[in-house]
Amino acid sequence: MAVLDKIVIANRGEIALRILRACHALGIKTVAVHSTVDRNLKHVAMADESVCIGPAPATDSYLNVPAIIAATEVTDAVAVHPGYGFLAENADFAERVEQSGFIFIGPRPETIRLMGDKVSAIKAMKDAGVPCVPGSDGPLPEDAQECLRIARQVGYPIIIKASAGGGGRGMRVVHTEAHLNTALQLTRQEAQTSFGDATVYLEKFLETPRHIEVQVVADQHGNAIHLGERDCSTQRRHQKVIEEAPAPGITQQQRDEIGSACVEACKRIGYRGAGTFEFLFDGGRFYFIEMNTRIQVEHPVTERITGVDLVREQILVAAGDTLSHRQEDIQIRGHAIECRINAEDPETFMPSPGLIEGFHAPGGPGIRMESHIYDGYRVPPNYDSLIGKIISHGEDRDMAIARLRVALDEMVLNGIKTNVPLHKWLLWDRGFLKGGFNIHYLEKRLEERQG
Ligand code: MV4
Repeated sequence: MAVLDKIVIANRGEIALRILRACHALGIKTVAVHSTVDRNLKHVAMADESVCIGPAPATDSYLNVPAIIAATEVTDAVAVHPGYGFLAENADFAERVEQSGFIFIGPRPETIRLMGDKVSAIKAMKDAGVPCVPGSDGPLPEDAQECLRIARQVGYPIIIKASAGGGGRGMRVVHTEAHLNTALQLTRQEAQTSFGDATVYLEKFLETPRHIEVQVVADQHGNAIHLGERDCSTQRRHQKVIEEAPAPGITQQQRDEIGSACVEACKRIGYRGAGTFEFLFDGGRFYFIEMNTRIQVEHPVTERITGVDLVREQILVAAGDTLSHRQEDIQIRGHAIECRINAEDPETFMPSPGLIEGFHAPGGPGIRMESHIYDGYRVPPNYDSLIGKIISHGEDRDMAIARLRVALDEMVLNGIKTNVPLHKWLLWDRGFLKGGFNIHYLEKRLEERQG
């Protein structure tokens, strides 16, 4: 069992609270590091110790590496959990944590670096037998003629992506040969400006895929398991809105096949901790696009259908334990759906920070709410607008949806605007109710609703 004595939670909001709960359940002490505007966060009150690491802007606090390392030193903590966002996928940060003599709760810095560079990530996955999108198989060369030849071979439409991008940043779709050259130049320039790396690659552009991702967890002794997939196709501008597991229409055989490929890849690269393989799913096939080397916002839907506590596993494997579960013991039970609750205008999607005046969390069978908010809490304007998540579970998808509708109706959350009305609308939408729609579905329905 865990030998970790005290962990620094290098994050804020709902995930900081989630990590704190996992630590305390393991008998591990916690240090909350927070910005000046975050003194009143729930997990700061619950932590054994807290350290203010800087002013409100994230660059001065949650991204302030020396301040976080110093807080770890002065509190005699032994490990750092980065959560998601902020420094979670920053290989240099992971390296600094380890060089300072602490445990980074996540993959090895080299692994984070490998996956942060999309060209090297795709190469590693292809070599490991994970199916990838047909494409340039490496960085595009300088020579324009050579690029034309590669694009022609792949076939239009194609998509140019920045190797240092990801999550929807630094991409450009090209429909015909006539537009390839300018698109290449523009994407390279943007990549250089945004990421300091002009390396680009190209892939066949899949027009109407679903976004399906596979959850894995690996220990430091060569063991790795997968926990099935999540369907994250309900998104707007690369922001996920609803996630569910299992993905509608995916058979146990498909799950075993793609899951095994991910597990093999983990073993091959010596992966450590929790991770997510992102796929586009089109025409019954999976195509790897990126790997996330962090715990994700939507991890609870997987926890709900498998019974595995992912944050607990992250901590245990970082401490050197072996995985608590074997692949044979992992079973998918029922269906889980998560609504992300954002402090935003449900029509314009503009952030809507402010004072929460009246909050009652929903409950009952199959309902879990993850949130740091409370009556009288002020949502600051400085960070992401995610203020909580409602996760419902049922024997089947219909039951999970029915329970989620009741939960949304039951919840009281006043004082600020939220996207709850959007969720209530979506959960009665015919296309959503069918399931298995593609990544453009929500944006298309929102356009139809407008005009
Ligand atoms: C693609 C694609 C179609 N074809 N790659 C966007 C985010 C980044 N992770 C990869 N993305 C895409 N890559 C090929 N070859 C379409 C998208 C995409 C997308 C992917 C997942 C979820 C939402 C999306 C929204 C628009 C485009």
